[in-house]
Order: sequence, then structure tokens, then C-alpha cells
Amino acid sequence: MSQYPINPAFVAQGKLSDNERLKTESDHLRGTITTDLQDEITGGFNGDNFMLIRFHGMYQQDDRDIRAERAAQKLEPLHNVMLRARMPGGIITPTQWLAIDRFAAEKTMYGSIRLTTRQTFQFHGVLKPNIKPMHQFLHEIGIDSIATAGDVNRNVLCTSNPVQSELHQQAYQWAVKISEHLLPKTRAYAEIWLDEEKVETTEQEPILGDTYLPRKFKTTVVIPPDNDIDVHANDLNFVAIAENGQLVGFNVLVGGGLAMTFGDTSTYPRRADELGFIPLEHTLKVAEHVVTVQRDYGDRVNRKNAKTKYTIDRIGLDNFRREIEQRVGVPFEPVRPYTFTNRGDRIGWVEGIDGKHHLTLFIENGRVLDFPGKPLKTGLAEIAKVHQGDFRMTANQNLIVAGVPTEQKAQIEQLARQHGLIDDSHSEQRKNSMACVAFPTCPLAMAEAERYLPELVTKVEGLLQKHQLADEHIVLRVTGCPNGCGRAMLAEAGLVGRAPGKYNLYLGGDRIGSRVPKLYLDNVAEAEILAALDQLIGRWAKERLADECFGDFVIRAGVVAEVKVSKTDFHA
Ligand code: SRM
Ligand code: SF4
Repeated sequence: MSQYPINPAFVAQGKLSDNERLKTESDHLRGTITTDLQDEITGGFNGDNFMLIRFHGMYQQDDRDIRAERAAQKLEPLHNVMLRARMPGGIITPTQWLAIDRFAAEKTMYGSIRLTTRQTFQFHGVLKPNIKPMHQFLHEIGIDSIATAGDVNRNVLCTSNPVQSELHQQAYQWAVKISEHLLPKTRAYAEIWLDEEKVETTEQEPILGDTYLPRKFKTTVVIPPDNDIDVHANDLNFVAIAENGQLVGFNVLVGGGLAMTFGDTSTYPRRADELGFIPLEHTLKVAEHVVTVQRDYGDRVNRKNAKTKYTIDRIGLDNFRREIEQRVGVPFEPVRPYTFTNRGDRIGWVEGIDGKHHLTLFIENGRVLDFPGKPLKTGLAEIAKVHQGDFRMTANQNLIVAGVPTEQKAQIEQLARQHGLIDDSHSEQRKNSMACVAFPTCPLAMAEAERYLPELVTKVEGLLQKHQLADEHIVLRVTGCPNGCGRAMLAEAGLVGRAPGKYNLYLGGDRIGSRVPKLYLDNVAEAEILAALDQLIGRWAKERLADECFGDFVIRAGVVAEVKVSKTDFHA
């Protein structure tokens, strides 16, 4: 019996989802993964283990480009896993980078490192015999993949650009502490992947609960005015409040999330709400109890309505806040003033207040690989060999070479240019566009995203040029399905995949990520999308107010209605 029984109201309402059964029966996430690992007949994992490996940071996948061909040959799909590392705040040392660079080259099917929209990296295409060695090698270099997937608190994000050096350092340390505080306490990862001995304990999960959370849970620490981590995509956000450059506490925002299911109006993207301000000393307690309230009140019957955003809409923000206050033992203070003014990465060099230099490299789609004429992966490895600071992955899939002393700037810049990591021909439009992975590895993809984005951007660049707006940009994002991993549901123009070559077009997000866009075109092909953008960019060029971004324009001009409260007007 769990120490924290599932809210009886939900048990009474219906059958718990099968995920609840498998978590309950998993022996704290162990399942029979070890047995499956030894099974050489299949490259995959069986039964519950297929889901349980997610809590260890892996997804079973197969290459969808070759699925039909293998089926025709009566072969099982080429099962492999994608691994997602835990990397709070996205910071990785050059030594660690060189090690993952080598692993990707030698042991993965695609040879790439994929930077994600949540400030970490993924290896795609790891075959079964390489899985355990991979975890052991990561452990040796101080990296793990615990809780980067599954119904737990995921990788904790932190504003990536360290310009405000000291404040960033403090915020980053909180991101690490929150990540560690909310980790599962089970020793399953250590036993299965690192061969650590099973210790006889009455293992408990005091925060997550023995059946873990109802659904995935996402947390950030953000330093205004940057909203680079997109607070409104996250369940829990700590907005740094500083006095005289020192962190004094956080405004707490809860209930953001972007996924929806086509045809199911009970699902919708939702902005996060403000709970209030807390002084620093309550940070971990508040993080813990936002999680425990969601743990106890989240819907465990219907996974589609299980995230925090739905819990808040169902029980009410005030009740949600009150329950947290009771558990923490202190009330929230009124929200302190803060403003977000941007969320893109500042591509190029910036100087921090400590005099160190930081070079943000634009990595299209976050795919680190040697492309013809652009050996990006080799270039980053060459930089890692000489770099004395660290690397920071951003939530926009880019990479910062951080902490470069003045005397080394020229050398780093030269290496970056030599390897195509700095490309002055990249337009503002390209630098502000993003896509999720989608085909061929994502099993849920309905349409292309990463592989389509570069050519789509070229076409949108053409439209901007045609209307004399070549220096302008639209925050453009593509996701291969309505799960929204590329955060199209916070874009000025978001494409959401419906079928191969077909997308929904959503318009009306803003530059700072505070507005959910609204459906403009349903299930259309590229020609219709470009025709619509051509016409609207033309109008934007002529009718816009000074400094009016595209998303604001389409709302003011009445092209789409503003989404104010997603629950009521997103589908209206
Ligand atoms: Fe995601 C599932 C990739 C960020 C919402 N996401 C997946 C899976 C694992 C598909 C699956 O379940 O089998 C995708 C693997 C594709 C592949 O081959 O790599 C996948 N998600 C990604 C990444 C790699 C996209 C990228 O191009 O960078 C991002 C990895 C983040 C990380 O490092 O942890 C990624 N996913 C997001 C985001 C954006 C964010 O968090 O800022 C979202 C929307 C925000 C949100 O959660 O509301 C997102 N992913 C989802 C969902 C929908 C969840 C829901 O609320 O219903 C799924 C499907 C699910 O969980 O059932 C999903
Ligand atoms: Fe896959 Fe859909 Fe996420 Fe894209 S948005 S990575 S297609 S789950």
C-alpha cells in the first residue's frame, strides 16, 4: 500500500490507467529490465519494461524510414533506444563533451548528438548490447539519465546565458538542487545499469510517491528578462527575483503545458499561472509540495487530462495554492514585479559582467553532426579540446561556449568559423525557427519537422524579402504532432503536423512566449501555408505599427482571435 494513496475521488470515478498498474507492480521501476537486457532474441524490451525504461531516461524506437522494408523481409523493426541525459541547466564540461562526441560516433546508429528543447542532449539509435556500457560510460564522466522521461520531474531548465554571471550561478545552483531534491529515490538505476548491489531497504518515494506522478512534470528556473526556457510550457517555474544583483527568492508559476490531442477539446495548451513569491529558504519545500499536490490530485484515470495544467483547471488555482501553502506551512507573498522581454538566444559573442566572453552558436535543429561543408560535430570537438570554460545547451537547441577569457576569443572564433559553426549568412528568421525531432525516430510523428524546417525557413525568408522585411523575423516553430515538443504552441506562427505533408497553422503567439496561438488553417499542405503567410506578411509590412511583431499584428488586425484563457477559447 502506498504511503500516499491515490486520491480516492479518482479511483471512484473509473479504472486507473494501465500506467498506474505498471508503476505499482514495477518494484520501484525495476520491472524485469535486467532479464530483458539478456534476451538476445529481440532487440527490444517486453511488456511493462518498454515503458519502465523511460524512467531511466530511454525510449525504445525504430527507424520509421526502414520499417516497411524490414517488415517486407519479415524482420522485426530495428529496435534501438534513444537516451536523454539529465543535465540541469544544460551545463556540460569540455571533457564530458569529448566523451559523448566519441560515444555518438562509435556506438550510435546515427552518429549524432541531438540538443533538445529542454537543454540536454539525446543519443539516437543505441542498440541493446551498447545500452548498459553507455550508462556505465556516462556514469564515469559524471552524467546520468535518471528521470529524464516517465512520470517524474524531468530535466530542470535554467536560463542559459550567463551574462549576469553571479545571478546566473546562483539560479543554476538552485536548478541543480531542485533536480536532485525531486529525483526518484529508488536505487533501480544504480542496480540495473551500474551493477550496484541490491541493498535490503524498505525503499520509499516520499516525494514522488510509490506510484510516481500521474504524468510527466517539468520545472524551470528563469532569470528575467530572458524567457529562453519558455515558462508557459512548464508545470512549475521559479522566476528569479534579485535585489542588488543577489537572488532573494522566486515568483512561482504553475500549470503551463503545450500538448493537446486533435479532436479532443478536453486537451489544450495552457499558460502558467502565478502562485506568488517565496523567499529563497522555502524553494525546495515549495518545489516538493507543488509536486506532492499534483501527485495526489492529478488524474490517474485519464492520462490525457493528467498534467498539472488540468489539475489546476479542475480544482481551481486558489485551492491548488491553498493546499501547497498548508503543506509548506507558509503562505505565498504577493508576486514581485518582473518582465520578460525576449526568449531567443543571443547568437554570437556577449561579454558577462565578470569580463568573461560567451559565444552562442546557432545549431540548426540542435543536430550536432558533420554535414557536407559544415563539420559541426568535428568543430565542437576541436573547440572542446582547447576550451577552458564550459558548454551550455540552451532550450532553443543551441550551444553556448561559455566562460572564454579575452585572450582565447580569437582562437575559439576561428575554430567555430572554420567548421561552419558561425555562419554570417544565417538570417534572423533562421535563428528564430525551431522544430522537434519527428521522423525518422519519433514513433508519434504525423509529419516531418526537423528534416523539413530548413527548407521551410528558406521559403519564409523569401517571403520576408519579397515584402522588404529581410531583416525581420517571425518566431516560427514546427512540431510533427500535437504533443508540441518544438513548442509551436508558443510561436508567432506554429505548424503542427497532421499527416505526411499536412499541417495545422496556428498564428498569434508573441515574441516573449506569453501567448498561445490560435488555429488559422486546418490540415493544409505547404502551398496553402505559404500563400497565407505571403498575404499576411504583405499586410504586416504595410499595416504594422512601429515595432509591432507579426504575432501581435495578426491579433490586432483581427486575422485570428486572441487566446486569453485556453480552456475556454483555444478551441472556440
Ligand atoms: Fe517531447 C513525447 C521529443 C520536448 C511534449 N517527445 C516525446 C517523444 C519521447 C516521443 C515518444 O513519447 O515516444 C519524442 C522523441 C523524439 C525523438 O526521436 O527524439 C519527444 N520532446 C522531444 C524533444 C527531443 C524535442 C526536440 O526536438 O528537442 C524534446 C526533449 C526534451 C527533453 O530534453 O526532455 C521534447 N516534449 C517537449 C516539449 C517542450 C518543452 O518541454 O519545453 C513538450 C511540450 C511541453 C509540454 O510538455 O506540454 C513535449 N513530448 C511531449 C508530449 C506530450 C505531453 C502531454 O502533455 O501530453 C509527448 C507524448 C507523451 O508524453 O505522451 C512527448
Ligand atoms: Fe515526436 Fe510529436 Fe514530439 Fe515531434 S512533437 S518529437 S513528432 S512527439
